Amino acid sequence: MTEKVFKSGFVSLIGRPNVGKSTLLNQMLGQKVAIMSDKAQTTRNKIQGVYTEERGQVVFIDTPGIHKPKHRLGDFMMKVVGTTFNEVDTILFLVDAKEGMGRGDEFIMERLASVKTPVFLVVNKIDEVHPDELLPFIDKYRSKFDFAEIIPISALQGNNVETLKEQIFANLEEGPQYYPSDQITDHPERFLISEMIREKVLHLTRDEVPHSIAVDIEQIKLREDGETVYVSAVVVVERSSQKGIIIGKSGSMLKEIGKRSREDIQALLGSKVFLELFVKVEKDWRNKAKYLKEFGYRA
Ligand code: GDP
Ligand code: MG
Ligand code: K
Repeated sequence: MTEKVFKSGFVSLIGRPNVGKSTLLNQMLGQKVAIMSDKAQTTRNKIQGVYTEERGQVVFIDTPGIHKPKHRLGDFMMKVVGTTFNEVDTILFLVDAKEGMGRGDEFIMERLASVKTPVFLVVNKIDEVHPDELLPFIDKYRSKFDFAEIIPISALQGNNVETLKEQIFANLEEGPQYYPSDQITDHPERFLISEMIREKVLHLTRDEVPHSIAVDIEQIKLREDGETVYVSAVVVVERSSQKGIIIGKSGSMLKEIGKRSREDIQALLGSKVFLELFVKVEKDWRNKAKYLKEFGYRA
């Protein structure tokens, strides 16, 4: 009789913005825990998704896109990324098969050069390219870095995601179960709700509002009827022109942001939601340590 071994470990998802990190995480976990957007850097905090099955547990870390720091928030992000690299068991380096190898990919591989953790090259969006294009694409990366595994996938359609899971487990060692099996994220709902609202603002305002906005959740409480959850949130922008865009003509934009956010929050909480949204101008908030702390960025 062979004794069953429970494996566990931490897996970091890295890659340029929009390569599909959040989509992959959601595909693997089967639930919307990371926020997807066609805008860069929706995900600024680490999101830990936890995948548990009989043979073990994988804790996924969804890191922000790597880029050169421009201000203090950038420094903080680089610190998170640097620390993550050395603490995890496997690094999934996602690249976009549809795009060429950019400076961003090279920058990431340069940073990975000194890291001992095994790196998997995960070639995403294969649904968008002809199979003949795949091999030359992969060769380019292989000539620059010694990958432990190379796995082409479509995070969106799910192709080969099972194979990726197999390889992740193959690379893990025996370990404890860190989280209860029904837990898929250790982030409080507060954070997920703020990300849901941020996503709607970015989607609806297109390129008029920069990704530097923040959403601060002020209150989440159950109303006296015992059914409705009251949520109040503040969208923090840097300029009053941005505030105007978010509010829109006689409040129409803010109303739409609220409507769409409420639908997502209701699905998340499984109850009726009353959402109140406010917009506040806070000049240069990214450089104020006070705000970094308030919004949950702990360096
Ligand atoms: P992230 O910035 O790396 O987290 O990227 P997202 O997960 O937010 O995805 C960015 C965009 O790429 C979204 O519009 C996704 O729908 C799209 N995307 C992600 N994975 C795939 C894929 O496998 N195929 C295609 N065609 N699109 C994808
Ligand atoms: Mg993301
Ligand atoms: K994104």
